[in-house]
Amino acid sequence: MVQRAAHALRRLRLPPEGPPGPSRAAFWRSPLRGPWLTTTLGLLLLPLVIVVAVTGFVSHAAYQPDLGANAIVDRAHDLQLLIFGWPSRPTWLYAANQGVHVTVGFVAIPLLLAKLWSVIPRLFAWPPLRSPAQALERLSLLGLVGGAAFQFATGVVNAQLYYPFHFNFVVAHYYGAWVFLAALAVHLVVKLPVMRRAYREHGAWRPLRDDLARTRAEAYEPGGLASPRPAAPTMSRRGLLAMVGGAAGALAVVTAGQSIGGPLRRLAVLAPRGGALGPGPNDFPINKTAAAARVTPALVDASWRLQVQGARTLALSRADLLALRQTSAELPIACVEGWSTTQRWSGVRLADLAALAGVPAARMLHVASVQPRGVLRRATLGHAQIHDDEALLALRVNGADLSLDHGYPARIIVPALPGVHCTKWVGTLEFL
Ligand SMILES: Nc1nc2c(c(=O)[nH]1)N[C@H]1C(S)=C(S)[C@@H](COP(=O)(O)O)O[C@H]1N2
Ligand SMILES: [Mo]
Repeated sequence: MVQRAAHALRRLRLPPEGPPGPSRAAFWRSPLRGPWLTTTLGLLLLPLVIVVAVTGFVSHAAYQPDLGANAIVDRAHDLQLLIFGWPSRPTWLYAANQGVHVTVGFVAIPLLLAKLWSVIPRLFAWPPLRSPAQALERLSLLGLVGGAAFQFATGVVNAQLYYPFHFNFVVAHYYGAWVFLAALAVHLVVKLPVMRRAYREHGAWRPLRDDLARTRAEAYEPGGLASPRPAAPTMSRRGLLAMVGGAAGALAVVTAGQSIGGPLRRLAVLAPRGGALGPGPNDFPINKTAAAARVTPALVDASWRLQVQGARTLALSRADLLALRQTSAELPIACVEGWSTTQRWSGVRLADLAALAGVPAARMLHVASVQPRGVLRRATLGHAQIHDDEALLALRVNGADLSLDHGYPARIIVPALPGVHCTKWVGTLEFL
């Protein structure tokens, strides 16, 4: 089919250099484009991509998709990686992982854009289909560029809490990562000889010594990245890298504060949940308000009872829970979107509730909220999450009752657990 399409294209008798416009090599005139620049941008981008990939898979493991309500897709079709019992220590483990994942992801964007700019003439390569081998290479680039664009775009809109798409973010971002990383591995193997040649010819650092006056175009080769008709440079290569690095640094500054906290939080202007709120005990970020979750005051009024199920079943009022031994702990809520906030919580240990339910050695806990709808109203916790001394069903925060938006009458707070599993407005605990 490819051959037939190539043949049909030839029969159109278009000029061999392509129709006028971007498919002609001479259309592209930047003197900076060339294998050295693309190699350098790629080598700067690669470690960032590796960090984002590793923290992404760690986050996937922290989600514990092999446990009950956490499953991201139908069990039978799920390919899982890195599944182990997620630990509950150190308490900041997930906050740090996710802060790095989101911040480094943002920082990588200027590098990604610069790298795409450096290879854009290839998008218009003429003829578009030359041979089956070339068609296959272009298809793999579709996985690479499309995969990168998809991962970064879904990641950014997720961190902005904006969901214009009608698919499950967790599922799409997870499988998108596999497509992108597989295409990246193929790309690295295919391009290794080109990269080695570029560095053999120019050295890894030498082009960075050239100021604007000494900046020369890389040599043109048909089908290559360098221009056959380079314009006079308006910027040196080190100037270009400094510009990209400056943009990356600026993004780090306006993102990292949402995870690091302290005075840096004020700088996190790009983070919708990053900003500092007032000094009140419940004045810290709210991800989903009670109104947004359709949790009405009537659902959690004096008639509310916590159903605790295990070897026996109990129904506990808030007063009953407050009469049990109370434990306090300084713990973060760490959202998958990258922001985190550490507060002082107090309430009943999950291990104490497991013992009350007659299953002191419980290995799994299904949590369900009174929230009427939505995927986040359920979560499943594993052994480490039930038995940590600071794993709590929190009733109070910073010395005050939980506000309705933060999960009144009771919410889950567990060290190192992703925020998404810290269920608010808890109605049922089922220990297994
Ligand atoms: N019932 C319920 N619990 C929930 C959610 C929700 O939508 N519904 N959101 C979760 C998410 S994604 C996070 S990050 C935390 C945020 O807690 P906060 O709103 O108190 O800051 O609550 C979690 N608990
Ligand atoms: Mo979250």
